[in-house]
Amino acid sequence: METFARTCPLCEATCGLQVSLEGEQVHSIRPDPLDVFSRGFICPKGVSLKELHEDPDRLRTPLLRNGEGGFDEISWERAFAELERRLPPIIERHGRDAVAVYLGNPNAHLLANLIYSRVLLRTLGSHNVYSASTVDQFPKQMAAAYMFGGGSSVPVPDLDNTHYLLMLGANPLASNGSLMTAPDARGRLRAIQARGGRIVVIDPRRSRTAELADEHHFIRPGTDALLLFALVHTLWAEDLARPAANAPLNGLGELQALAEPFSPAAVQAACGIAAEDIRRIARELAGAPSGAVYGRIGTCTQEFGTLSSWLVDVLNLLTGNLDRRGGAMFPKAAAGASNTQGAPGRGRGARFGRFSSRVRGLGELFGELPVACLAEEIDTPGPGQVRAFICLAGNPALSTPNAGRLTRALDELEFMVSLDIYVNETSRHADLILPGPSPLECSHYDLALYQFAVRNVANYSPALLPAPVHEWETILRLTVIIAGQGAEADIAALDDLVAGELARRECSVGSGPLAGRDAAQVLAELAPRRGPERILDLMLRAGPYELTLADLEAAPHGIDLGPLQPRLPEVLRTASGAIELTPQPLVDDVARLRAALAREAGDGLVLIGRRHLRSNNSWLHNLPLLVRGPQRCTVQVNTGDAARLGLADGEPARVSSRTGAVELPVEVTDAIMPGVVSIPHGWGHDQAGSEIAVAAAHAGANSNLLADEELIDVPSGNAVLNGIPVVLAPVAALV
Ligand SMILES: Nc1nc2c(c(=O)[nH]1)N[C@H]1C(S)=C(S)[C@@H](COP(=O)(O)OP(=O)(O)OC[C@H]3O[C@@H](n4cnc5c(=O)[nH]c(N)nc54)[C@H](O)[C@@H]3O)O[C@H]1N2
Ligand SMILES: Nc1nc2c(c(=O)[nH]1)N[C@H]1C(S)=C(S)[C@@H](COP(=O)(O)OP(=O)(O)OC[C@H]3O[C@@H](n4cnc5c(=O)[nH]c(N)nc54)[C@H](O)[C@@H]3O)O[C@H]1N2
Ligand code: SF4
Ligand SMILES: [Mo]
Repeated sequence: METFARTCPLCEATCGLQVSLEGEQVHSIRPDPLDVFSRGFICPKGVSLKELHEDPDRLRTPLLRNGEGGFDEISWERAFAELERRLPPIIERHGRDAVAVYLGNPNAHLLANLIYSRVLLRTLGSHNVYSASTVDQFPKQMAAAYMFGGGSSVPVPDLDNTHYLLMLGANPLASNGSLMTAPDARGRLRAIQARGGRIVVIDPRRSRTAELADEHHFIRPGTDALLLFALVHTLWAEDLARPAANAPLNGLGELQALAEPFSPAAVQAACGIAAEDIRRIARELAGAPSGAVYGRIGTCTQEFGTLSSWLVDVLNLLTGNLDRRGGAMFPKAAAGASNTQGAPGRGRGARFGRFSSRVRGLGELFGELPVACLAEEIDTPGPGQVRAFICLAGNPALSTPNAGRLTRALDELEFMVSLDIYVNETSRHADLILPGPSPLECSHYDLALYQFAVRNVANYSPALLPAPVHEWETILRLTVIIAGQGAEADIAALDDLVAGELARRECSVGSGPLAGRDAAQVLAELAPRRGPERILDLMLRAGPYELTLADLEAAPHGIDLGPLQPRLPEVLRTASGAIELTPQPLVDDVARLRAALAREAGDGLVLIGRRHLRSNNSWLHNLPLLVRGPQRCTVQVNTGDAARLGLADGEPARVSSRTGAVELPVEVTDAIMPGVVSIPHGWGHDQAGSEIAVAAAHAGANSNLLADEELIDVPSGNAVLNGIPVVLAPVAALV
């Protein structure tokens, strides 16, 4: 038996695992106590990688839809020939925009997909590019881009040093942290308390994180921007604002004026948090030796996602906590960091809305369109209609709003291909499914997540077992077919082209370690590596620590590059070279917030989501270890609301919204705010044609049948998944 260290690819925590193999059999998966970042922490999902690897439902062979409503296993050659037969003619007839692509969450974790999906998208040249990022973090990245000049310049809380953490809309005890890569978040939070610090959680639900906190306040979903503005207001009203002087600031005076109407007294009724508590929190945050404000999914996937995300960092800045030890800091990743490229301190700044969606006119962001408009782009006839769909490691039928409409739209497509490891709620609609390898068959490096880590770390894991076909090869094969070169084209040549282009860029325009060097020589030094390893090696060499992949190979438990360091003003890439405190599109959106403040609070119910430690969005429910125990897909209802509506614990309720309805067992609890109900997303596995037996036996219901694609955060177009108006009624118990 041999044991190997590798990084868990499932969530953002990047934990170190020890995988023991007997030949090609996985013997066990345990925590790696030597991992420089996670130091022996893992969660049950890490252990379940064995079950994932062995899952009989996990696809190993391409599938082609047959005439009888099922799929046939086919060879890879046949699969690519089929792609060539079906996809290019649609592009020829209807143009590039007729092909839509959706990139799911695993692409943020998979090195190969992260690198090569860009090649695919560039070759395709379609405006219809969608991803899970617009049901997730784009509001936060948009706010960061406006303020600091780059979408990955998102300040993260310096968890290991802070003395005060104000956390809104995040539950790291379940999620293990997001845009805050921090293995063992619980241990790191406890350490704040152990050094005499304080944790305050703002959440409509008393989550596990709220239970651990020193203080928790329920908040009316979608009103965080009001609360944050009131905190800003208080800093000025009480002369507590001490804006950090570590970079030029634009808009300080305008910001103060914008905050004026949002006094604690003015917002308290809307938020459900008493004015006196708001004032006290402002004082405590301003007075702490160091403090950080951190907002995550609950502050992003809501009505004011971009304003909330912006105000989080406004608060960090006004309390002097931006970019200082124990505050909110900018990580410096070893590879692929756009905020270490180009001239330091100044850049092109944010550019959004370079094109718009055809039907609703929603603006582009980060090269994509909001996924809230994917269904209408497929089901609305006219020039530019989407006719073909490439779904790359995503399950939008469960994860995006108005899932019912999207599900119907998928059946109207002329052609759909899913790159996926299961026949699930989305891929069952595909004509062709191309499976990716098991996680143990891929190499791994967290190119994306290290941009948001609470410590600078680098850790590479080689593939442990041979893959039937690497996913990067599948993506390049798809790319050459789209380029019209045919299924037989030489993908190694395309890979050379990709590496060559990157090398030339680093050698010519960069100011990094490779600037001025000869690209051909740099490439020669990378030989004989190819594929993702060659690109990663190049990125590491061009990165701020000048590492090589060989350095990482020699350190299987990772390389610790130290705690976060101050990076202002060097990290900025705004056109002005200043931090932009009042970007115009955000200032414009404040009018919408003022209108919300004036709005009468209704007495209706609103729906929010929730995460469980043993789920990972929609796709780990086929693993017996992770679905054990009582049904988790329930609708949580406050005790008072349940009594008023005649709902009993354990009995089924019908939950309906403008877009759909689901029936689920009720869980009566005081852990949720009155007027709010909660259903986890990623369930609803009993769909005809899916081939996920374990998940189907624990089906639950799809909460995104209730999410309304018309409800968006206006600046970003991000979907509102928290704060959806719903109606609840008892269902006569089934006998
Ligand atoms: N109501 C509500 N909806 C939400 C959320 C919420 O909080 N509430 N959260 C949102 C968020 S934050 C996110 S990120 C999205 C996630 O949205 P998605 O990314 O659409 O959903 P996932 O469940 O992550 O689906 C991942 C898919 O990739 C497949 N897969 C796994 N590994 C591989 C691989 O190696 N290769 C390939 N090709 N495929 C693979 C899985 O089988 C699965 O089909 O959901 C969003 N939806
Ligand atoms: N176990 C597990 N881990 C995961 C995932 C998973 O599905 N399962 N998904 C991964 C992904 S893709 C992501 S993006 C991250 C997300 O990571 P987190 O952001 O930590 O996600 P959640 O656990 O959903 O926590 C969001 C919290 O926001 C609260 N909330 C809802 N609406 C509001 C609101 O209007 N205001 C405020 N203040 N709070 C609100 C919810 O009650 C919930 O407690 O988790 C990642 N990790
Ligand atoms: S916390 Fe995340 S990275 Fe760590 S073992 Fe669990 S799923 Fe894997
Ligand atoms: Mo996410």
